[in-house]
Formats: sequence, C-alpha cells, structure tokens
Amino acid sequence: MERIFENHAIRKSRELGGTWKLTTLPEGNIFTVIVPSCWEQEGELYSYEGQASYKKSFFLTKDTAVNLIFKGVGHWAEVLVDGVSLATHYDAHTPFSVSLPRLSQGEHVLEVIADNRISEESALHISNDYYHYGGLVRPVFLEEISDVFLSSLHVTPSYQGQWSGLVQVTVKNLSSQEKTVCVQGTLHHTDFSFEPITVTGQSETLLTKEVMFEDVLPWNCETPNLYEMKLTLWEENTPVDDLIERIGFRQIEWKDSSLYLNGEKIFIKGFNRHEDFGVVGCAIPLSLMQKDLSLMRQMGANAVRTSHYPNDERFLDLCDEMGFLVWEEGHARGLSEAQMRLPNFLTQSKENVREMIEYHYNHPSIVIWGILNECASDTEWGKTVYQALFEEIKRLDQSRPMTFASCKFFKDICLGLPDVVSYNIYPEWYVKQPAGEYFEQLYDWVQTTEGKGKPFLLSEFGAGGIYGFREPGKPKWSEDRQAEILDHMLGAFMSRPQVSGVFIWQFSDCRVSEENWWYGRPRTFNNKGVVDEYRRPKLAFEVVKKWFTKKE
Ligand code: ADA
Repeated sequence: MERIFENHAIRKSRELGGTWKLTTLPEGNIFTVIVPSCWEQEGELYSYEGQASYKKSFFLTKDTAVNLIFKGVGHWAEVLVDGVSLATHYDAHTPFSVSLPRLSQGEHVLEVIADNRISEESALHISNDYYHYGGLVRPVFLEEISDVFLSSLHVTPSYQGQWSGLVQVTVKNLSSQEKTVCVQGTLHHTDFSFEPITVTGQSETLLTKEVMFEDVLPWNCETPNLYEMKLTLWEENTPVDDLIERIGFRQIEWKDSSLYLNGEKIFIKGFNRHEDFGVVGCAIPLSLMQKDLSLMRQMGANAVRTSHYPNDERFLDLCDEMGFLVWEEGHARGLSEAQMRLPNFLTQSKENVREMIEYHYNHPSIVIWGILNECASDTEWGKTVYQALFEEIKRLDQSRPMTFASCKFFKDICLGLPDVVSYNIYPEWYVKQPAGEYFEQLYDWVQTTEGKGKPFLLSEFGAGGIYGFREPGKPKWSEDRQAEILDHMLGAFMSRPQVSGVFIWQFSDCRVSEENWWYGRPRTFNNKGVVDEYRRPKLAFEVVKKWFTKKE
C-alpha cells in the first residue's frame, strides 16, 4: 500500500517492489536489488557516486491509462517506459508521478536512471553533514486509472462551535474528450457531494466545498483521532475512481510565545531525526520507522523535526497515528550565499517545498513548515530567497505557521519573516559558554530585532558521543560528556519561560559525506545521536528521559 492505510478501493494500485536489475553507468556492473533500497547497501557501492539504471517489467491485462508513482529517487531521476523517456525529477525526498493516457495490454519495461552525483546543477544535494544516498530509496507504485481520475485531495479543518473542513479536490482528464463527472464524499457520519461538472479534454479541474462534519472528535497528542475521507468519482452512473485520505481535526495557533493545539498550550519536547538507519541507509522499512517513534516516546518526546528535508509519508502517517507533532522542512542545510546564488537553487527549493506541501498537506501531525536550515539569512540575497520560499508556502497553505532554523548569531536579518523564531545553538560543545548564559544573550538580542515577541524554539542543541566510548574523565566524544552536556542544556532550556519548545540534535547517529566532513566526524558519521545508527542507546538516553518525563 502507498500509505499505512488503504487509500484506494476502486483504483487498482500495486507496488513495483521485489527484485529489479541495477546496472551502474557507464561501468555496466550488474546487481539484482530489492526496491526500495539504497545502492550503498551493496558493499561495492558503499560510496558509489554516479548513475545507475534500474529496470523491471510489468504486465497489463487490458489497455489502460496508468499512473507511475515514485516516492523517492536519490537524487536525479529519469523515467523511461519501453525505452521512451517520459519525465525527469530532482531531489530524493519528494514524490513525483508520471501519468500515461494509454498503455496497451501486455508486457512493458519500466526503467529509472538514478544519479546521486554532486554538481553545480544539484543545488540541494551537496557534500554535507548527512549522506546523499542513491537509488530507488522509497517505494514505486503502478496504478491502473480511468481516463478521468481524482489527482489530489486537500482538507483544511476549522472549528467554529462545530468542526468543518474546506475540501479541495482536483479532477484530471487525460483523454481529449470532455467528460461529465460527479464527485461524492463521505467521512464518519457525514456524506457530501459536489455538483456534477463537465471537464474539458486534457485538463485538471479544482473543486472546492466547505463541509460541516457531525460528531467528530479532535486530533491531539493524547487522543490522535483520525478519520478517513472517501471520495468516489462517477462518470455518468459508473464509479470510475476513488481516493481515500486520512484527516485529523485540529487547530494550530502560535500566540503569546507558545503553541496552542485546539486551544491547549503545548510545550514541544522533540528530536531532530535524519532518515538514516544502519545497513539500510535512508530506505528505512516501516517497522523501523515505528521503532524510532517508540524510542522517542519512551524518552517522553512529543515532537520530531524532519531535519533537513521532507520525510517518507508513511513516517508521517505513523506520526498522525501516534500523536507526534511534526516540524517538516524543505530540503536545505547550511548553504552559503554563493550556493544560494547557484542558477538552480531557487527553482529546486521552490519545487521541493511545493511537492512537500502538495503531498503532505493533510497530515494533522505537521504543525509547522520549515525552510533553509542555517542558510545565508544574514545576507540581503539570502533574505530575498527566504522571502520567496515563505511566500510559496503561504500560497499553498495558509493553515500552518512557518519558521526556519538559524545559526546567524547576533546578525540574522530575516527574523521578521517567520511566525516562529528558531535557533540552533551548541554551548559547551562548539562554544565554551554555559548553556543558560548563552541562551539569555541570544534571546535578548533577538528581542532587539524583528523577531521580538515571537514564539522561540530551540531547534537544535546537543553534543557528540561515540557509542561504546565510556570514560569517567568525560573527554569530548565520550558518552559520559555527551550526557553531561545534554543534562546542562536541558536543565537550562526546559525551565525558561521564553522557550516554546526544544528539538534535541539528534535522535540517532547518521552517515555523512566523506568529502569536507570526515575530519570532524569520527567514523564519517555525525555522532550526536542519543542512540547510534542501530538505535543502541547511549548514556544520554536516560538523561533525556529524565528531563522529558519530568512533571512540570
Ligand atoms: C548544524 C546543522 C545540523 C548538524 C549540526 C552538527 O546545526 O543544522 O545538520 O550539522 O549542526 O552536528 O553540528
């Protein structure tokens, strides 16, 4: 299934999983691999940076229109069917789909050429403090669709004494003929329908309707109530397509420096999490995604930041079900002004943010959108880019606040743009200064800028500890020192009224690029995880649990 719930009953959808033939290009080395997976999982390809062709045949029992859906390809993709190039896509962290109006009954060959090379054309995937895995790293699906089908569904919940939802549906007509269709929907005890419409040939039509819902319960961290909205598309008197989405009724407000969920004040106790697990890299199976959230819950966390890119939607489905709050962000980490001036940067960033919101809009767990982690927010050019991306978010979603994590201490010029001010700070690790003192200086400076009075999140703080390195003398990189520094930081930050929430850097260790990073990253890993890449807890695990489960 594309999600962790059944999102079609009428439309035929199957995963093109199992074995694929991988051929490295131009070397021509051939591997039989399982999709989804990172090619780095193949020992010989552990550090492969290049192109590879993935091939798999599929069979259609009748002539039909099809949708090919790619949930994540690292990080350039070219899609060919029967040798014909149909589409390209950039960035490993957002889905894309290719619709074909007609494929004949019989066997066809799907080929995807993936390329994880770093170049000036690749503005988001660069040598970085996380790894740029290659291949079909998330699942691939084949849907057999009718010529006219439901291509997206967004629901924006609101509460005025009764829950309602702005329902926005797009109907896509792949054929050249106009069609008369009707969309009907149901959620819990409420049925609704749109007026019948005639859609022209080769068009995409947006339908919008405000629907009042009877006796639905709100979504929150303690009782994450979810409801399936089922849409059916009728052509004449025949149901030809359907789309099922999951909705959570909740209202988000950031006011008087705090987050309110359905009117209740929430203090965020979160982790930063990279999509990276030992052996499998970023192609994490659902069971291990759930393991991560269970471990965070054991430590008393209620939130997760998808540092630094959009996440697998099945992970977000789990966050919806388990009542986690999510800061999801567009793909970017630590890009300089020069890198933000690269010709592809703004286009690739905007497309990444657009796809993130397009595909993840309905997740109630997402309570804030982030962009451009630690980019050049201390420069005029950087400010124009932050402004442009915030405008893109606002164009697509007016229901959620926005933020960005800054590291421009005492010199950020973009703090007037976000709804929430967020900073990444590392006192006692990178900076020889007590955590509380460092925080007060920074917070007081922010009150002299356009960030004055805004909710303030500590989006990152932490220290390195190499799993298994125990030393009572507590030198840096020992688990003992990591635990001590986190104890000081949490003690300093959790008690301060100016802080709306915290995200520890980071949940688990993750692999990093060798170029530019190996010397500061023992094992060529970022070792600031509270657990290592195999989720083995370090001494810091119990320290976090002490603070996150402490009764106010
Ligand atoms: C930065 C960055 C993180 C990570 C961290 C670290 O804050 O946002 O991705 O690199 O530093 O470990 O130093």
